[in-house]
Amino acid sequence: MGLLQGKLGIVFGVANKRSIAWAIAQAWHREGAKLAFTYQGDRLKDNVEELAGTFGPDTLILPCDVTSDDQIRSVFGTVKETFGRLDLLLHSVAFAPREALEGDFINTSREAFRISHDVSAYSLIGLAREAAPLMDRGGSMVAMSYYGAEKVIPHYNVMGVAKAALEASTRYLAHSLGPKKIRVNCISAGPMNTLAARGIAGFGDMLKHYEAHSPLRRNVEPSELGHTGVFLASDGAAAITGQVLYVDAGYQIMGM
Ligand code: 0WE
Repeated sequence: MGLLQGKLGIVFGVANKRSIAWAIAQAWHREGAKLAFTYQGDRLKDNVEELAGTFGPDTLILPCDVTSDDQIRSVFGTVKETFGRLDLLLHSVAFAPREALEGDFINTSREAFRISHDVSAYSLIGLAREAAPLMDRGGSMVAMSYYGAEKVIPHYNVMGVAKAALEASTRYLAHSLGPKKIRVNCISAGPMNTLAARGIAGFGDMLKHYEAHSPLRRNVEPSELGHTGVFLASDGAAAITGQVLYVDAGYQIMGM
């Protein structure tokens, strides 16, 4: 019997087979959850349909630009019609304009700040507000974060500030939704070789740095994020909310 047998979930942020969202979705599915997926833009539609389609031809797959209140409302309207209710939500969505991740932080534009915070942090609040009424037996929401939220990672820049807002939002949402038995947590993952990391200067060196300096002397496998995602979604984490769990081979404890 799977740890998530009979649970109903929705996954935001699958772009391709390397996506963290896909790793966690596969793990949730393996443990018996039934999942709906959203994709951002026509660009990613075929990818998500091909991946999510492997869970069955009737898998619910919907477009959702998380900066649109209308689209968020429409997604959860369809989820309500199709599933009736909801137990799990995965937020694995982030964006900052490329130039904001390349230059000096001091040159962060008002527009790059606004976009990065809207897509990467506010979206969790928007999704949580629509998801919560469907989580009538309690639930678990999981969002992806990164160490750049708390320490300076060169070039992560405004994304670090947005992830700090995401982590703080997780705590305030945990307090807001706790009385409904809905838990909200973040997984702070070590650097992963995903589409979001592609083309980031020095990313290969960053993987090498984790290999050399993390306590476990290695990088993190997507399947390991899947296992942690299952844990946070399961009753094993029934008393855990508002937390950031580091799935980073121990890197976060190091001072040098
Ligand atoms: O959160 C992230 C990256 C998210 C991301 C990636 C992109 C690339 C393409 C957000 N917006 C964009 N915008 C684009 O135009 N990570 C944790 C991965 C990441 O990104 C970095 C990192 C790491 C690690 C950027 C600079 C330094 C380190």
